[in-house]
Amino acid sequence: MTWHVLGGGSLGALWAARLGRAGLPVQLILRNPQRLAAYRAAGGLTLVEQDAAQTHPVPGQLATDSQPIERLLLACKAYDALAAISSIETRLRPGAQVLLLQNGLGSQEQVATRVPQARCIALSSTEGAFRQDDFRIVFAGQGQNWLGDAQAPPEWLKELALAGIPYQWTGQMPTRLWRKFALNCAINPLTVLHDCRNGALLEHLDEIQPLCAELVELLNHAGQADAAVALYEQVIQVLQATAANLSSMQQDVRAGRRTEIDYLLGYASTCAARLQVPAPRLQQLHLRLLEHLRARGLPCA
Ligand code: NAD
Ligand code: KPL
Repeated sequence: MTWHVLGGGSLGALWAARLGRAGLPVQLILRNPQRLAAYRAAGGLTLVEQDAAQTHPVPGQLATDSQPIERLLLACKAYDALAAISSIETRLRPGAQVLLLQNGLGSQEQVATRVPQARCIALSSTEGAFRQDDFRIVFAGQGQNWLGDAQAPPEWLKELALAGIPYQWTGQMPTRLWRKFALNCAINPLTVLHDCRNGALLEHLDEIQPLCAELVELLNHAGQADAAVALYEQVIQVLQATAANLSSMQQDVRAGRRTEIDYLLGYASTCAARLQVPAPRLQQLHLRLLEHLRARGLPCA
């Protein structure tokens, strides 16, 4: 069965290159004919690992291709996920399996609602990759890929093992997603506002602690008490363990790219309002970040 990977960016390329080099059938879905032509001219995906570069000639195609899709990795940003799935929805076979590799919360539900004929499986990754050039990706950090839904683990997980893609199947995926969401809400926006690396936030615990207290309240009211346990302590651990890193949001802002704010603080604000949970600090942080983005001419959604 073919793996279709939609999105030739950092993680999509990382997955497609590893699946392809393991000899598994993969098709990379590119955005438009110009991108497809550029991809073909590049001769495939180049993956740089420990300073060694290797090109993998994974075949490319467009969303308008007629090949039915049985298994899809949706590897775009959260704000592109709905449009991306819509572009291939008529190609999805009934019972097709769709892996949703987006940070934050909200896009998973948007996609699952859009394609009820598919089995949507959320995926949360702590692997790190970045684009050095078009179709040239640096594998920057080992990590784990957590995935799962309420059904039995699928047969094809063994293909991930074959491709050397680390994974952990879990029946507790909502807890994982909410926990990561809360960590990212507590860390990423403040790194942007203080224009600092993760570790420097350890000097701003007076801001982080009350923020975590609000996030804990929000998670508890959202029925996600397990994701709320010892949140503040884990935020501190993450800040210590990733002290030298720029958060993903900080990297986006520095590079002048759109952020996933709507799927972090935007989702938190909407959720707090819907559940009538007071969240003044989260709301204020959201407004400060919006103002910061606006002042730099970056999209506010
Ligand atoms: P990216 O921006 O590098 O890649 C996304 C790709 O999807 C881009 O090439 C874009 O052109 C393409 N795309 C968007 N819409 C499309 C469409 N309709 N048709 C075809 N292609 C389309 O993003 P990324 O870094 O790979 O991140 C993907 C998700 O994974 C994000 O939610 C991110 O937060 C998350 N994530 C990334 C990393 C990382 O290290 N890069 C780590 C953990 C989680
Ligand atoms: O996930 C992250 C991100 O930057 O998005 C953290 C955990 C904050 C590490 O940088």
